[in-house]
Amino acid sequence: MTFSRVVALAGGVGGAKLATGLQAALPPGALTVVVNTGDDFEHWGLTICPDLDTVIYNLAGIHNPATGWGRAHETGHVLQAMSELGGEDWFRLGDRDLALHLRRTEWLRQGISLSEVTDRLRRGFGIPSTVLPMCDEPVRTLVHTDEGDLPFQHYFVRRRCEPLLIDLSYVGAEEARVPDVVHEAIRAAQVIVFCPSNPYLSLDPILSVPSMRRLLRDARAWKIAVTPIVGGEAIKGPAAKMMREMGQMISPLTVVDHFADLLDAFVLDNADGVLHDAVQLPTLITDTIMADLESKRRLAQEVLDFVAGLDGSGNLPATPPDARLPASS
Ligand code: FO1
Repeated sequence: MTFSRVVALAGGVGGAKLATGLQAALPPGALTVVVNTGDDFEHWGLTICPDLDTVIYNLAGIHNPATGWGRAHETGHVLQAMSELGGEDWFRLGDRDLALHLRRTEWLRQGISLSEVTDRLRRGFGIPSTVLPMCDEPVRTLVHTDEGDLPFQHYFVRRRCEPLLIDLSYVGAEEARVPDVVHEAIRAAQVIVFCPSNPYLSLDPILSVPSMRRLLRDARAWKIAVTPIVGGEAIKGPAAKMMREMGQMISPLTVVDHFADLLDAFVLDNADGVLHDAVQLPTLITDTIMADLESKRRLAQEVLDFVAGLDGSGNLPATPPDARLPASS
């Protein structure tokens, strides 16, 4: 069974890795990645969209493998010069990366939508998949902490997620709308993959766009999430710390609960295989650690094969998810 219309919901590095695997496993053009823009911010007078860029660089195979974000073979002359001039230097923008921010900001100032700008950029990098922001309007994740409210990058990069998390809000979400291209991709999707991204920082902002939840819930696609939590730890980033601070169990089950009404199936890591019965959804148990291109492609292929087996044929579900009986796995 080969799927021709797959949507991935992604944040930064974890999402970009699985999206890269999906792109490798699917026919060219079959994948649409809908990306979190809650991390976006203005810096040095430029609009920076870190998760969109991380997805683009990974899909183009030009990302920095050491960090997962930014470009490979990067230099930092501008950052150093900026620092010498007393400019802000806590957010490490590389020289090559800077060209993308200049280009995007130039286009945005001409009144071109973020969706169109992103499409131009991904075409410029020769990426066969579609990459779309969750919305064209600015939505900014605001982190409420014991030290006060912090804009996302100030919490994440500048303060290294050290302040105690109290809550999150997605400022501007009420005025945002799902872009038509995102709407069409989700409506037409055969499979929707919730990538192993941070549920609160990466996937919740996407779900905060009005009508996005309903759109996903009503989509006639198999919806499957890959756990970002393995063996009681986040694969990358602060998800586990955030769960602890919000009084949640650090467990894949917290992720299942979090997206409960949206999911038809789940992917657990081998390390958490004992949780299989507790998930209460058809569950694939496999190695979810994506260290190289082959392991990204292998996990993506396993996810697609698992979904294809759910109704025996890989056909679109004939009945809404609520009416579907869990298949045994
Ligand atoms: N993350 C860091 O931890 N430190 C940085 O200096 C940093 C710079 C940076 C520059 C461009 C870019 O696209 C991403 C960058 N990131 C950096 C990653 C990014 O801010 C976060 O990983 C995401 O926003 C979370 O998904």
